[in-house]
Amino acid sequence: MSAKSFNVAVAGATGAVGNQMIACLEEMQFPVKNIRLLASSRSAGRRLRFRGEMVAVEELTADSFAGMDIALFSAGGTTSQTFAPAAARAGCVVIDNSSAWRMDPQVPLVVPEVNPHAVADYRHKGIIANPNCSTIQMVVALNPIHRRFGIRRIVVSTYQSVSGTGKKAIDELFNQTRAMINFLEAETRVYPHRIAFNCLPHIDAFLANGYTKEEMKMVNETRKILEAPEIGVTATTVRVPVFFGHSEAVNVETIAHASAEQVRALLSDAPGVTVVDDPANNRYPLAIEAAGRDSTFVGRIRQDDSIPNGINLWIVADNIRKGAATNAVQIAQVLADRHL
Ligand code: NAP
Ligand code: 3JN
Repeated sequence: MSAKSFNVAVAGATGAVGNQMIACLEEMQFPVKNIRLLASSRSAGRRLRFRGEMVAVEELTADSFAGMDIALFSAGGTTSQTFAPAAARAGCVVIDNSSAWRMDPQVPLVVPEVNPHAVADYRHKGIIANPNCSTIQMVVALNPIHRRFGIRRIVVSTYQSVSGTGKKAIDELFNQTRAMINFLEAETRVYPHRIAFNCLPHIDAFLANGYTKEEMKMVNETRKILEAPEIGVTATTVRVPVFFGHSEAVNVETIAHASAEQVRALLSDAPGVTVVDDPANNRYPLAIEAAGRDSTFVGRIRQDDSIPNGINLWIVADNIRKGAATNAVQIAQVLADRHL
């Protein structure tokens, strides 16, 4: 860790991800000199705790970044589109959690266990993009397999928790569940259908090709991070009535043959991965066990006997931590240690 300390701004500090970013900066002992907490005018004056002190939230404006070294953004794509360039012009490196900059060829898209070297490209625009949560946990688990055996094709289905949609969706699942178990009408505001006791094969907007934006984020971001545009990727993303933790059923076709035992051994030593794979004792990754932790959990590792080189895996991580806030602070650590 760098001996220097940094002025850090958190844009979207009052949100589900922003709140976790503040906690991660503290827990991961990122060397913060001063912190500035930013949100919309609605939250100006609210106070949030950082290292035992109450810090007032300020309205995010183009002038918010003077004197700041690093800004962690999680205030939505439009806000990032508008304010990240202003922050970069002020000399502050932006680590952005939205999809606004992810596919810009001049903006690195980084998962520190996979492509920390890409952080150096922050110099083009002063912006580093944090990938989508579903992509992050998948590439943490698949990168070691790709490096050893080569991946030809990935087929993934996700089971994504409501916290991925933010605070209002966490409240919606809670309120609908409480209403249903009391035989009351469940109000539907956030999603197009009831989420309590249901699964929605619909995350983000539908595109002309029949896929959702979330599905195409997984396709495009995976190829960019693995620096492998030739890998075939197809995704079905599903919202499930879980509060925290995204789960993924992943089928991988490798180029060289990989046995389940080889993959288990490889992932047991992989950075950021915890293998939980003991079906005889009912041990496999669970969202309720991944929640609140920073590892990516992998289990149900087994051969896909329907093709010569197929492997199936079940991958679970806390979408707000490794899927967003932890990954962003890990990027900040690489930036601080190697580049600032
Ligand atoms: P959330 O709980 O709804 O929080 C939204 C935050 O953005 C709040 O702090 C809000 O401030 C702030 N905000 C909204 N509009 C703003 C504006 N015009 N100016 C300044 N601040 C504004 O949402 P969330 O779940 O934390 O997600 C926030 C964003 O993070 C998402 O839109 C997405 O881009 C990104 N995200 C990324 C991932 C990932 O996969 N890496 C996962 C989830 C979210 P107020 O409280 O004042 O309204
Ligand atoms: O739905 C999820 O589980 C993850 C959601 C991510 C998200 C939510 C709103 C806007 C994103 C994202 O990170 O891709 C965005 C965005 O497009 O910025």
